[in-house]
Amino acid sequence: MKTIDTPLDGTGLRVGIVAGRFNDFVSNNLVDGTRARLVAMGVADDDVDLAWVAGAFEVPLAARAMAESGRYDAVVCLGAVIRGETPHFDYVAGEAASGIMRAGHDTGVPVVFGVLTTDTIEQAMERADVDRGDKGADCADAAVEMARLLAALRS
Ligand code: INI
Repeated sequence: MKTIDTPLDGTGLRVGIVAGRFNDFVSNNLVDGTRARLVAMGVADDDVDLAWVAGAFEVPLAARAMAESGRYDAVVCLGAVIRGETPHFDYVAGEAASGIMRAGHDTGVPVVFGVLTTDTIEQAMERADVDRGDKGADCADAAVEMARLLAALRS
């Protein structure tokens, strides 16, 4: 058996980030964690573009536009949907998740799902915190791994 090598090496990769401004006290931490881990893996900070949108519901469309542009090897989607704050949690969270998945499948560009869906603000803060859950860093890892894997599979 031969395992396909997908090193977590971001050298030369270009990455787009889309972040929802709603609950930006959470999204800011996710952005910081994603950016720091991308740079730690060798992605040039100048090769990371960040686009803010109103909320998680808007994230998929912006992510698709980034993916379709041909300028990015991967797109990371960040945001926070918190159940306690909205009766339409399930719609916002569900549409964000399925739209983000479709953006990746339809464009062939890895689109990573970093929109937190939690019951409470505290849960969201813990998962986003760069010193605790650091979900942003996990998304950076997934973006680089998928970019490398797809390049290997397509070569
Ligand atoms: N957007 C979020 O990103 N998180 C939320 O928790 C949220 N709540 O609670 O409603 C939220 N709503 C806004 C939504 O994403 C859109 O921006 C808005 O409906 C305009 O289309």
